[in-house]
Amino acid sequence: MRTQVAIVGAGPAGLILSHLLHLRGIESVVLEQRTREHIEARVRAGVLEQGTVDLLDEAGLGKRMHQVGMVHDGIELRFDRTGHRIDFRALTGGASIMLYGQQEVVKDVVAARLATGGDLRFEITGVALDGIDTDSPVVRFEHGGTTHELECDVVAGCDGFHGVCRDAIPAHALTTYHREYPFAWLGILASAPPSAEELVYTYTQRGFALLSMRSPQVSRLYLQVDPAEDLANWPDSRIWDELHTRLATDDGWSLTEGPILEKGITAMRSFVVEPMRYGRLFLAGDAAHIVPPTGAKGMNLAVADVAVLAEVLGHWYTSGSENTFDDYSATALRRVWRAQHFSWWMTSMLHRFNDNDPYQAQLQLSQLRYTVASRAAAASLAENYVGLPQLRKG
Ligand code: RFL
Ligand code: PHB
Repeated sequence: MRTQVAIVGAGPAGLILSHLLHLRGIESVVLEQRTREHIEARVRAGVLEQGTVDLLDEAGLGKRMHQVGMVHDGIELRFDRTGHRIDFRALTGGASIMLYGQQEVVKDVVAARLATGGDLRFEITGVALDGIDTDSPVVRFEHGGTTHELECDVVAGCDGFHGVCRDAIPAHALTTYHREYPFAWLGILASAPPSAEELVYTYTQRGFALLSMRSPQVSRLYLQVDPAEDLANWPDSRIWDELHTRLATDDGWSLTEGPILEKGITAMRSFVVEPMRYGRLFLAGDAAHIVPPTGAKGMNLAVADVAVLAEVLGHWYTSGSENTFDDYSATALRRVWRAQHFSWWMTSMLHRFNDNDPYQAQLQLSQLRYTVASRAAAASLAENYVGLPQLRKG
């Protein structure tokens, strides 16, 4: 079996790459370990940057997003029981964000690929890469009890943080950067109308809380918890009580409860490997970098990576010159590091750290007050949140 680009992983990175390559007349095969049902139901990110929305539109993937997604022109920062709006539109000269679930993006791209004869293989196991430092790499995998060999020109490692592609690169060729945070997020999806029109990021002495949403009927809420926390200790009533306490204001605002449809705990980390290419293997999305979710950047970075990668591969297939191969990593990493800083900064400002460090808490409060009071500081948050312009190469 042979293709031009073998793509490992059918998350946003792998699927959108396959679609962008198709638009350039480049063939690919996508290899995914889970079922189609699983990837289309996995609840994760929900915030699309302006540039991600524009890219999905340009690629012809935006129709349903505009029908059911929700455009937000700002967010609220809440502390000392008081809310402060950050007006993205005013502060950025007209940019906004789109609330649209990651699994909805995934459904849209899967449908688009299948409608144009895209080759997506689900429930494959045992992916192993061979010859990535040659001109003709091979991806071996198992499907339905048979071992297959996929010959290709290039491998795209889009298999997320726990994937196998990154490990195919010799350790000496990679530099790894990482940071662990002393907390995690407990997230719920609830059948309850959102209690605010825009996202609310809250800092309290009891820890961080976030109010988000997926539709006019479905709320998505998060609580900072200990990374070792057991979900069994969090019956629904305790989750709602804690959300009420952390989100409380002095102006009579109230939180609407509803049946909890899903709950989970996610660890938080920052992670980057450099470079994002080794020979004919290109890493994209969470396979190469992770951010804590506070800045809502993970999926947007995955999309930005594959936009650059599709251009680099398009250039290579039309010119025959590998001279832009190195540009992929350099171009993608510029955006990655900006998002790393922004996500770390938002996380550091909004979470409760060590109880024994009142100095740290005062710094956080001072930063919050400054961010909502200074137009320059608010504009800096706003332009990072809606996303800096996409860098293209190739
Ligand atoms: P994915 O989505 O993890 O997809 C990787 C795919 O590869 C498959 N796979 C393999 N397939 C074959 N063989 C193997 N050996 C394989 N190993 C893995 C996996 O099954 C999977 O289908 O990576 P990708 O495409 O890079 O996309 C990254 C995003 O999913 C991620 O960054 C975001 O979800 C992060 N994130 C957020 N990002 C945002 O932009 N905005 C947000 O609001 C936001 N909120 C979040 C988030 C992530 C969260 N969690 C659960 C980690 C909120 C949360 C709670
Ligand atoms: C979400 O809606 O899931 C969400 C929103 C904003 C974040 C993280 C997650 O910063």
